[in-house]
Amino acid sequence: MTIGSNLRAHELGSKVAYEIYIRSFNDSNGDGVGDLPGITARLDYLADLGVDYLWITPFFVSPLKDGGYDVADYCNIDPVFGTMEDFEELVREADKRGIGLMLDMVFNHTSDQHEWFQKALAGDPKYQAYFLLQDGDPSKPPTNWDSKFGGNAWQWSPEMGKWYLHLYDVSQPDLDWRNPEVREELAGVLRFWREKGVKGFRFDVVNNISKPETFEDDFEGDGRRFYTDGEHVDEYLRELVARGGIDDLMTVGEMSSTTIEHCIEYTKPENHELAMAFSFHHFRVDNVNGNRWAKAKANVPMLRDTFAGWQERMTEAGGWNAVFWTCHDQPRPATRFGDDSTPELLNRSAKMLPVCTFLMRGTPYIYQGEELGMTNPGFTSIDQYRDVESINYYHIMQDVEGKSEKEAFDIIAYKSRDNGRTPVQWDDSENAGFSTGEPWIGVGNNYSWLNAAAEVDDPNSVFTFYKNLIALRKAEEVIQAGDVKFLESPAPQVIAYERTLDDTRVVVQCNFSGEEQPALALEGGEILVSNYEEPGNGSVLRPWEGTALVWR
Ligand code: ISL
Repeated sequence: MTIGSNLRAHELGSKVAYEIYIRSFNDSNGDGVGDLPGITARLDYLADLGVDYLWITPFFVSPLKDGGYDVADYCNIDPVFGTMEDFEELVREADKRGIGLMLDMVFNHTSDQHEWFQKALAGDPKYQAYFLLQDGDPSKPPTNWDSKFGGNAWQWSPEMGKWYLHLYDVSQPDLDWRNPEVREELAGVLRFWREKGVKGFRFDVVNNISKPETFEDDFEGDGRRFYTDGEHVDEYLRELVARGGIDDLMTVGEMSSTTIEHCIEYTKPENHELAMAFSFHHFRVDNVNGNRWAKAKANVPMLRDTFAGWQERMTEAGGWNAVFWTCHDQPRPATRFGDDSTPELLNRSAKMLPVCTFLMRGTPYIYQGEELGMTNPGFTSIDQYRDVESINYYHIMQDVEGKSEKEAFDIIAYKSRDNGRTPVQWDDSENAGFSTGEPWIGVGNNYSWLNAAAEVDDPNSVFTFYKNLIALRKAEEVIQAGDVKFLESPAPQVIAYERTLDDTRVVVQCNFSGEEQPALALEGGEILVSNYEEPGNGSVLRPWEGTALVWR
């Protein structure tokens, strides 16, 4: 592997990653929570799909207030997810199938149950210096910054007689990266897992780690401008990668509210920071007046411009994108960007979406169940939701924004992170084959017909389509390493771009609507891939059509 070198486009461009939200993937012991042996049991399915890397969400010791993103011990496994032996077995079995594991490093914050924070609470100055503490008046937080999960970002600790910063839940105190001892501890965590045979890492909200020297109120926003892509973040990342010894591994940073300019720096090979970045600007296309908690269809021209900017500018400057439609923090893309109102429309639109992203320049990530065309689950009551953020906002929408109970619920049912967290639908047996026990969160209402068992051998299924797209990416250098340019859309609901490498040219056109749309006027070309057996090739794009043509 030479991921840090300039050969990177060919190498990273031929890889496909798959995200496993472990709690909801597959439960081996009937306790209702997915686990490591559950993943091992499904490796043949993943190898058949053809993915190279598995990013597994945190399975470390955790009180699970935020689904494991509240880590109480970075180098031990929570018993609910299995044992170290289970993990070693998973590494061995994955390795046999040519699959590498990527672990999720939550280094912006710990859980309040972490030994470091517990020692800080007990008054140990060494560990108090691991967190962002402030003296002051217990009735007045040091700044007016918001927590990402609602409320003020500071919590008064009566034990310490100080405030502590938590950009996320109150149970997730932020670490002080200005302290070199903190940075060395975290590099040690990377070395520990690397030794175990891990092939990569995903870094949670890693562009938020560099906080300012002094804290001040934000009268223009929620405080994020003071810590997003902060002053020392590039330096911290370089140091972490060097000391952790991971420059040759597959790495991806989750970048919250970032900019293209910063992501270029994070991912340029010569900077020795990360191999690629996740950015979330394409999820803003269905915000309403900047508010994510709203129910609206995507603005397709805005989606097109967002993709165009990230694809073209990252490429020009030597950066590298992770390309994706969803993750464990987002609703299901088939519901959100496609049409799940009938099985036929769902099948069509759930295949168009990966035509759009899988032919882009970058490394595609599939989120568990996406390859089956899984939809939002159709929950009917707030009691079915588990996510701390969704439940907080359900109340904020009613109590602060004055929305009715029904309006708030409809928005949760559309946008909640839990929409993507219901169990993977393996078959039509009880609990969708996910668990023999009661799942920690309910299963989707369509598992009787929408499930892996029904799809793996069906040539017309969403699963088979994803499998073919992965094989196509591995076969075509132009997709792996070609240049990318977005084309003027023939209609507002259409996204079109081209990839070129030497004498090969590929044009991708995707119709994000249930109506026919005009196509680009193109001459010749063969069909490289399409979600229609007979695409409207030539003058029109059929409803939800995604087609790529190639000239060689
Ligand atoms: O979840 C979100 C939208 O619903 C995002 O704002 C999310 O908080 C952001 O992308 C950061 O996410 C990551 O860190 C969080 C954790 O809850 C998420 O699951 C994780 O992906 C805090 O660790």
